[in-house]
Amino acid sequence: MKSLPEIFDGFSDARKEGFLKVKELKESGKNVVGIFCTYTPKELIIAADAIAVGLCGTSEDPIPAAEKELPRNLCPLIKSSYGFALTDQCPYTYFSDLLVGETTCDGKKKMYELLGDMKPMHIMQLPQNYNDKESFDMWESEIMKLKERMEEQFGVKITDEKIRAAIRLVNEERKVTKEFYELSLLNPPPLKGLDMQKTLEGIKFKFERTQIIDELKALTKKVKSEYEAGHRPVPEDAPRILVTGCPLGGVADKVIKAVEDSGGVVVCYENCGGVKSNERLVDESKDPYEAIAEKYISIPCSVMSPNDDRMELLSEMVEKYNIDGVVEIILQACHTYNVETIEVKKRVNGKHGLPYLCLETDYSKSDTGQILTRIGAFIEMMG
Ligand code: BJ8
Repeated sequence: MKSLPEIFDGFSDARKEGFLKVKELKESGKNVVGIFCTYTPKELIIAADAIAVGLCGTSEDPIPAAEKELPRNLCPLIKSSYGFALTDQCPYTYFSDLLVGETTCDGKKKMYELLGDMKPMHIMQLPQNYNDKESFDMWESEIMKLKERMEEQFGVKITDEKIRAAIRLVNEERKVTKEFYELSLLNPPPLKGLDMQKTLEGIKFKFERTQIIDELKALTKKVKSEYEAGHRPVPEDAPRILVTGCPLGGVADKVIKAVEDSGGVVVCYENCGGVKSNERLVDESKDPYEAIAEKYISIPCSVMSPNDDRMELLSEMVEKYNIDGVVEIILQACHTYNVETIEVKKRVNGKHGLPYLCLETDYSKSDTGQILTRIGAFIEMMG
């Protein structure tokens, strides 16, 4: 049986191992849908009997190629994703039969227009207010348009039975993901934040949903039993950190590692891939399309205006996870998250009386030392 470090490393390697898997699935006749955002309703893709693969770039390698066409002062996630498509370096993009994007931030939605020249692209118009009826109706009709697009392109019928089964499956995956990250409610936590992040990132590159569910259940059970047997990977006095802001895939090694090398431990990820995407389920008792629309439009990403729900979610998590400090990650040129830092700081310092650190970074390694110094001082101050 594999040890915990071996299991976490396995999740870390999932992106690379998935290359072969996606090729095999493609050769077996499966359609592949490339997605970029938490707003994409995965249930529809599953119900269309296709595979959803995440195409958000997390590497700096393709950025120079992207910068030949895109402005340099654009978010690294956008440049990296575009660079992979441009250079054909990413098998997931290469094997995608259809790309799905949403009109989220300005950079992403304009990049999708360019991607549409390389691959079949479907863009969902995302309303930017989750509180009004018109926005909801518009989003529900966008969900139906995606359904029709896939039915037409893939020659399939998404039946009521299939969509309901997909909803149950993805809900189950969300529940076991939540059970996994909620392990860090324990004090001291039974796993390091970097291992948690590796796992949350790794499951995006596993395509058999029932396998993801089984692996996560087994991992949660193993972490719990080792903890009960006395295994303590984190010291009791390690400051408990909540991480919020932009997606972390391209900067986790730099930032999370710095927090944990400095004596802290990340116990909660409010970002996409963590709490933001998994806390709320799709209501299985309702009309499936209405329920999907409700779940996805309620994601409190900074592209929404107003975005009070994000502040409420943050407060809830700060209290639930017994947080000692909040670190916010801003990818360079991400204006929506950057402007929201004002509200986040006010909330963390004012309502919760806790320290807050905001780090603006990109995918390069040039600021690794500077980030380590700033995080080191932040953690030391808490100690
Ligand atoms: S739901 S966080 S995955 S849009 S690309 S907004 S970092 S400037 S990724 Fe996102 Fe969907 Fe929201 Fe989540 Fe900023 Fe960069 Fe835009 Fe970004």
